[in-house]
Amino acid sequence: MNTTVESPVTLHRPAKTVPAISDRWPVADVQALLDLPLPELMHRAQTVHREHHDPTHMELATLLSIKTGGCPEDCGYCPQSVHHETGVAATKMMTPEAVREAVLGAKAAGASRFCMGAAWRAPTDRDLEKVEELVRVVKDEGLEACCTLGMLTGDQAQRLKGAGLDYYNHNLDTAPELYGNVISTRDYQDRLDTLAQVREAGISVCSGGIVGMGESRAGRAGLIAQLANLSPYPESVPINHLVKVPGTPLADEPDLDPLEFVRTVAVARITMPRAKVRLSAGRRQMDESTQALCFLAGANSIFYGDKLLVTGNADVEADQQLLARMGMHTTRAHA
Ligand code: SAM
Ligand code: DTB
Ligand code: SF4
Repeated sequence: MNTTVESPVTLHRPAKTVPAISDRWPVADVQALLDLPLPELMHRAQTVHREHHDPTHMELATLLSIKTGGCPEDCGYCPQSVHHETGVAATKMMTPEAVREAVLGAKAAGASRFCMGAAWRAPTDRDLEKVEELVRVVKDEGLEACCTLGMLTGDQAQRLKGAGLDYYNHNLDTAPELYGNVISTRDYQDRLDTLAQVREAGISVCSGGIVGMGESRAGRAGLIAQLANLSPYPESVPINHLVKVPGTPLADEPDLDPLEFVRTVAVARITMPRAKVRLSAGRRQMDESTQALCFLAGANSIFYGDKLLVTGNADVEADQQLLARMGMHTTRAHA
């Protein structure tokens, strides 16, 4: 195993929609990293981080739910699924005016990326037209634009690219062998196909997963290996800690040892050296020392703002203070 080798051995696949998968990171090698003594793992992660990034820099991305609730999918972690009674009301899509206001707020607070999420299995072509307009609003204000709207066709991906979309978020969520325990309404291959469409359209890929859903280390190794073996691997890798929402099937999952979360971040950093690794959902429930360890392990992006999609995020002032106390800096959007 060589932690700095970057050129994947790509297997050639016939159809356009089949994603390129490399065998750069066998699951056993990823698991071996997760199993390292923590001081050794942190040293390796920090070494890789410094080779590719300024370790004092943090990216700030703000999330907005542009269409909330009423989703037909049955993702076991998600408060927006119609299959779970969580008290989240379904809304219509937000107007461009309301989105612009949110973008201006995020920009004033210092975010450089704006990510719009919709509780859809997949957008209709009419939905997509409206989203294209929202992407233009974000780009007008000088922020990087990201969307997460569910499954996309190739044509839809091309249209989003045409509107100026920089990133598309679509998570693999968990290891292939655990996926069926969490979601039954779409399969792993659907997700890989959407990622391939996004890549094909020339949009940067944002894809990660959720940790703390009852998986073992082997499960976390399976998720990281899948992501790291995408060829090329995603430009952005959100590592979410499960937010346990009452009414969802995963609401009573036992707590994960915070150091297991830190290990997962470190291994994402080592296996995907150039990616932005985002410490995503779950920071509100995480103490500051754990967050700081995640930053030291190579997380260089956070969700920043009062809310994630429907649940609360870490407090903005507390985030600013933590970054200042750590001597870390961010990049502001300009337009
Ligand atoms: N509906 C679209 C889809 O699922 O493709 C986009 C929005 S969906 C909410 C985006 C991602 O949020 C999910 O793939 C999952 O990784 C994450 N997520 C949702 N609920 C979560 C929770 N309770 N805790 C942590 N992450 C969560
Ligand atoms: C991602 O990986 N995490 C974000 C974003 N991509 C869309 C979503 C987190 C959702 C957390 C629970 C909620 O507020 O709905
Ligand atoms: Fe729907 Fe996305 Fe939630 Fe799954 S994660 S239920 S697809 S909003």
